[in-house]
Amino acid sequence: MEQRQRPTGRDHLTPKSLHWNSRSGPNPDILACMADLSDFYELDALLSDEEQMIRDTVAKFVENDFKPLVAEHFEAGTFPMELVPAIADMGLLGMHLDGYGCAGASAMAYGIACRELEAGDSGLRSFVSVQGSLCMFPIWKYGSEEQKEQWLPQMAAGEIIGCFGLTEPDHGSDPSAMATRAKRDGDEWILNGSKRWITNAGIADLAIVWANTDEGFRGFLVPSDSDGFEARKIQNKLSLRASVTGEFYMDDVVVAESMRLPDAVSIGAPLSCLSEARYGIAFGAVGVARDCYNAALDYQQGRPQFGKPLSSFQISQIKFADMLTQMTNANLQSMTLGRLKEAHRVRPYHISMAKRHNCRVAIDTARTARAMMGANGVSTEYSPMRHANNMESVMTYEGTEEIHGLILGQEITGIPAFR
Ligand code: TGC
Ligand code: FAD
Repeated sequence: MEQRQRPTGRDHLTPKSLHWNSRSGPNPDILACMADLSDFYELDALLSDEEQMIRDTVAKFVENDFKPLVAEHFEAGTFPMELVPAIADMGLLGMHLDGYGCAGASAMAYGIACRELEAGDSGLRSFVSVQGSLCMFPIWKYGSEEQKEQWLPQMAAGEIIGCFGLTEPDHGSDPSAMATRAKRDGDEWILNGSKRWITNAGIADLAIVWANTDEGFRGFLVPSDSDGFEARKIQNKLSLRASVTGEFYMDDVVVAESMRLPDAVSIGAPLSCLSEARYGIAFGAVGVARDCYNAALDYQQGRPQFGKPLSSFQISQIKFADMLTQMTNANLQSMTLGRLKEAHRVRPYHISMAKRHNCRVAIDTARTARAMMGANGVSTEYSPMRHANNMESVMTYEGTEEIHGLILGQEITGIPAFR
């Protein structure tokens, strides 16, 4: 059989090496010789040296420090807070922002970091997205100089954890209908309302609260120890379990005018934060697909049924071919999005296409991979079912699959079909 050399330097399997030895178990040559095809078009070769270094640093952290803990946290419904200092030390919190203790990395580097984090678990990427894109970004973009200096360095260091309150119990896909109100009272504002399905509510020190006012939509920095502010963890979640999700209530919470984001003056402000986070998800979903594909391939190469490895059956090989093709499509979309963002040409509908497409690829890959692992695939010992469960949330938050389809529909037809 002709052997094609891959950049990994690993050889392809020969037909002979594929034969399972029923006495000695899995042929070690099979596992050792598996070529890493998951970057099929070698797109990572287009990354700069610094971007590749960030990729390798994050991937190593995920492999060595996060993966050994994830099943336990997924089962317990907790996030490994003990890893926050290491996440901060890598410069991942607010990494694509400049100044104020932030790393100032490229948009592509941020995307690649999200990809590697989400290969570990969507909860890990969520933690970084919420802190950097949903909490630090609005301060960086819409905050006063004093607010930036006060909050951003501590948030980049992981000393202050944020949460982003847009969704309400009765208003999810349509945040413009929000019921939370802020009323001006001299130099202060009085906030009333509730936010639900909020990542990190319950562990956050600071909430970015979006509220309607007589002057339009506004954003406020609300410390979680403010009088009248109460946060609770949502306990019965079946998805994204290695991430804390909660709700908070505000009963006449008083905040100073100096805690309002001065440049956030319309619903476009919170929506622009969503664009930042959705961008990260478009990359993260590729990490999920890759992790599931690799898990299923490893498993099937090492498990015989009917006297030979599962991976040697034609049905399995077609599934791997489909998974690899879809994952490659998703990777192409995210990397193209990265270059558009770096050229300042990315538009919300570009991000919608990649978020929607790549989440669909990730969940489909996770479900296929799970099935290819049989009964073992339903345990937390392997990642695909955990990823598939997580993707239910990832497909819902930051705009559902349908909402992103409608954003694309509006761009295609010029007709908004949301209402
Ligand atoms: P619409 O009239 O379309 O727009 C109002 C203004 O906002 C501008 N805009 C955006 N700007 C930047 N980025 C975006 N993505 C933007 N989308 C809209 C728009 O140009 C307009 O500006 P202007 O100057 O003309 O006024 O607003 P609409 O009220 O009709 O809403 C449209 C719709 C449905 C697309 C929007 O509301 C939407 O995206 N809904 C989905 C809600 C959503 O995604 N929520 C996410 C909550 S946060 C979250 O889930 C965090 S998960 C965290 C984790 O753990 O990772
Ligand atoms: P709904 O808006 O009620 O939608 C229900 C269904 O109806 C969906 O299938 C939707 O696509 C469909 N639908 C809605 N409108 C239309 C329409 N016009 N046409 C066709 N179909 C439509 N929010 C935050 O603010 N901050 C957070 O940190 C945060 N973290 C989250 C973490 C998790 C784990 C989860 C699950 C959610 C989180 N969210 C957060 C909330 C999330 O953004 C919302 O759940 C999401 O925007 C959808 O809103 P909803 O759940 O109210 O669904």
